[in-house]
Order: sequence, then structure tokens, then C-alpha cells
Amino acid sequence: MTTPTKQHLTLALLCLSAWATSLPAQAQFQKPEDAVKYRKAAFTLMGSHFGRMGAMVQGRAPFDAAAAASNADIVANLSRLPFHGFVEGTASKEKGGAKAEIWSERAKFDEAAKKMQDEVAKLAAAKPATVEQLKASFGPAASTCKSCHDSFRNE
Ligand code: ASC
Repeated sequence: MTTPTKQHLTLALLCLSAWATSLPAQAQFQKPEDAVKYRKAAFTLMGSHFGRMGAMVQGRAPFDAAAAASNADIVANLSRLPFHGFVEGTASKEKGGAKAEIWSERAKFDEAAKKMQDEVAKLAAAKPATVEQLKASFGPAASTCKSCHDSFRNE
């Protein structure tokens, strides 16, 4: 075997760093609590922007087409983020926490996540011109939030 040259070593390091950046999400967090913090932060942002549309739907805020479209767009852009934080070993018994079923019924959870992402994408694409039109796509998106919470979030 030939002795490794500087070039060989550089190549090996490059491969190693490419591999490291393609690791699954759980390896991207230093501690399990960091993953929990990450997903909660993502849901907080989604909830804030989703809630602004909710206020229009419920008549607590005047309908504003540009604001609705902007909020829908933000929610759609955020919708993949929380799921990076659902790493193994981070179930919680706390109110609002992630139930162990997320991991024991992972396919069902992933399907629920996909359903939400699809509905918020539709909501963002809808560009509602009236509050009635907003309701039509907001409702199905909100029910995907609720059904996932009912199954996978502690009461
Ligand atoms: C929101 C929010 C949720 C959903 C859910 C819909 O605005 O923060 O979690 O809507 O309540 O049922």
C-alpha cells in the first residue's frame, strides 16, 4: 500500500465533511432538548402566522387579502421545519408535549404531517379574495392541525 499523500488526505476530509452534512436530522442536534426546542420554535412561528388568518376567519380581524396571502405563504414555507425536530427519544409526558405514539406509529404521524403540508400548500396557492374563499381553504388546513394534535399531542 502506498503512503497517503496530502491530496489523499484532503480528499478523505472532503468526503467526511460531505457525509457529515448529509447525516439524518437527529445527528444535527447536540442534545435531545435542542431538537424539542427546534420543533417548538417552528410550531410557534406556524401558529403565529396561521392564527392571523384564523382571526380573519373568525371575524376578530378584518379580512385583508394581501396579509392572508402572505401569512399562508409563510406557513407553507415553514411547514416542513418542525419535523426535523422529532428525533427518537424525545417523547414527553408534559401538556402540549409529543406523545410516544409519534415514534411507535411513525408512518401514521408522517402521513398526518404530509396531509398538513399538502393543505397549507393549497391554502397558499388559493390566494383568497374574500373571507369566504379564505374559509374554504383555511378550514381543511386547520383540521389537519387538530387531528394531528388529537392523536399525537398530550392534552
Ligand atoms: C391555530 C393553531 C393551531 C390550529 C388548530 C386548528 O391557529 O395554533 O394549532 O390553528 O387550533 O384546530
